[in-house]
Amino acid sequence: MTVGVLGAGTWGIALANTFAGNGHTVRVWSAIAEEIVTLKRDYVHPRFPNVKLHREISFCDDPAQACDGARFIILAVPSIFMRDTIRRIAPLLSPQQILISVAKGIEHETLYTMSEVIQNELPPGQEQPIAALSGPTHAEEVILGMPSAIVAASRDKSTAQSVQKAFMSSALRIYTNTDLLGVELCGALKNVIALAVGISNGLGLGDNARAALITRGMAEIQRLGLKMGCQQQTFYGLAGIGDLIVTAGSRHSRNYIAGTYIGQGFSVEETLNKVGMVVEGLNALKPAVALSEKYHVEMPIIRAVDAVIQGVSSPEDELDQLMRREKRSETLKSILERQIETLLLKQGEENTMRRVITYGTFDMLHYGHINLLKRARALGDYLIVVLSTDEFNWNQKQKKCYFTYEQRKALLEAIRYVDLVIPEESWDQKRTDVHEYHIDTFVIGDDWKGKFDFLRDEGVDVVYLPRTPEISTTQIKNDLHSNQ
Ligand code: C2G
Repeated sequence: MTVGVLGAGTWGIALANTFAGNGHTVRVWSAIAEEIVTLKRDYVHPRFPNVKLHREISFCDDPAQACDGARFIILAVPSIFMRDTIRRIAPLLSPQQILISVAKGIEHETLYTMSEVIQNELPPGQEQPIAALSGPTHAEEVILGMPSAIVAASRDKSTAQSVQKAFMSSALRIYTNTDLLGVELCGALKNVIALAVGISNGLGLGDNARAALITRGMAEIQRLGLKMGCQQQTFYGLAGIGDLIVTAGSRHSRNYIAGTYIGQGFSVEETLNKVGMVVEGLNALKPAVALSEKYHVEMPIIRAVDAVIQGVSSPEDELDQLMRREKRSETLKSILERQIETLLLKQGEENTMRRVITYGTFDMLHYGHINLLKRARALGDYLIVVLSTDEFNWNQKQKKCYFTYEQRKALLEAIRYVDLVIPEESWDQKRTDVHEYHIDTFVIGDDWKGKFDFLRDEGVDVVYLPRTPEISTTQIKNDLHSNQ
C-alpha cells in the first residue's frame, strides 16, 4: 500500500523505513526543506548515521506528493505543528484515507489531543478515519528492527484494525484499542512524568525514587483519564505504563535526558540546547496542569515539575514536598467504584439529575443519621455520603470510632437513601468534591450551621437540617456505659 509520512524526524523516518521494509510504497515530506534535500542525497538520517534507508522511499518537496493516493497518512510532526500541518493537507484528502497521528502532545490553547486537533481542522461533516499509533517504541530501536509493541487506537474499531493489519510485522507487534482519548492522554502526559524521573536522576536519586515516580505518576494520569471518561485498562497497557517504563530511564528518551539536566541545575534554555531535539514533555506541561485544574484532579508530580520548570521552586524543595504530602491510602476507592461513579455521573450529566452531598462519621449508625440521610436524599435524585476515614476521625476530629471505615461504609451503602459513599480525608476537600461530583446541594445537620456557607460561592445550595435532638453516638455510649 502507499503510505504518506509527514515529518522527517527520528520517529517519522523510523516508521517510514519500517513500512518500506514491509513492502509498502512510502513517500516522506518535511516542512524543513533541507531535511528532504539531505535525505534525498544521502538516504541516511543524521540521527541514524549507520542506517541506510530503503531506496524505495521517495522524499517529497510538497505534502501533496506524499498524500496523493496514500491509503495511510502518518502525521509525525511535533505536536505544536499538528494544526498547521492538517490545515495544509485537509483540502487534499479523500474520505477513505486514514490519518494516523504519532505525535504525543496536547494543544495548549484548546487542550485538544492530536486526533481532536485533526478533527477540528477538517471541514465540518468530512468523515475522515483517524487513528493514533502510540506505545513503548523508541525510534532508535524500531529503525533497527528490534522487537517492539505498539497500540493502534481509533474510536472506530475497524480503522484500528486496518492500521494493525497494514503495519504489523514480526518486529512490530500491534494491539488495537478504541479508547483513543486514553491512549493519547497517556502518550502526552507520560512525557511529563519522564521529565520528573529525569529530574530525580539529576538529583542523584536512585531506582526506588524512579519506581515511585513511575507508579504514582501513572496513578495521577489515570485519575485524570478516568475523570475524562477514559478506560481503566488503557493506563495499564502499552500506551500507558508500557510507554512510561520505556521512557523513564532510557538513554534514548529526550524527556528523561532533559529532566536529568534540569535536576543537575541546568536551565531549560541550556537543557534544550544540550538535547537539541523537541522535548514533548515540556510542551505537555502547561496543558497537563490546565487539565488537572479543569477536571479538579490532584496531580502533585506534574505540579512539582511545573514549579521547577517555571523556576518558582527547586527540585530539592519539590521532592521534599512530595515526600511530606498528607498521608494517603493507595486504594480507598475500588476500581469498580470509580467506574460506577464515572458511569453514574455521565448519566447524571445527561439526565440533569440533582445531586446532593453530605459529610459525616456516622459511627454506630442510629435513627438520627437515618433522618438526616432521608431528608438529604429528598432534596435531589442522587445522594453522595462523604464518610470520614478512620485517620481523619482520629487526627482531625479526635474521634475513635466503634466501627471501622469499611464497616461504617457497608452500613451506609445498605441504606436505600444513599447512592454512593466516598472517603472524607481532609476538611478542605469539600470545595473540589462539589465540582468533581457536579453537586447541586450540600446538606449537613444544623450543628454545623454557617460553617460551610462558602460552598455557595461554588454554585452549590447549602442546607442545614435540624438535628434529631435526643439521640447521638455519644449519648448511646454514655447510656450503655451507665446501664452497666
Ligand atoms: N445528625 C443528626 N442528628 C443526630 C446526630 C447526627 O442530624 N442526632 C447528623 C449530623 O448533623 C451530621 C450527620 O448526621 O450531618 C453525621 O453526624 P456525625 O457522624 O456526627 O458527623 P460529624 O462528626 O458532624 O461530621 O466535614 C463534616 C464532618 O465530617 C461532619
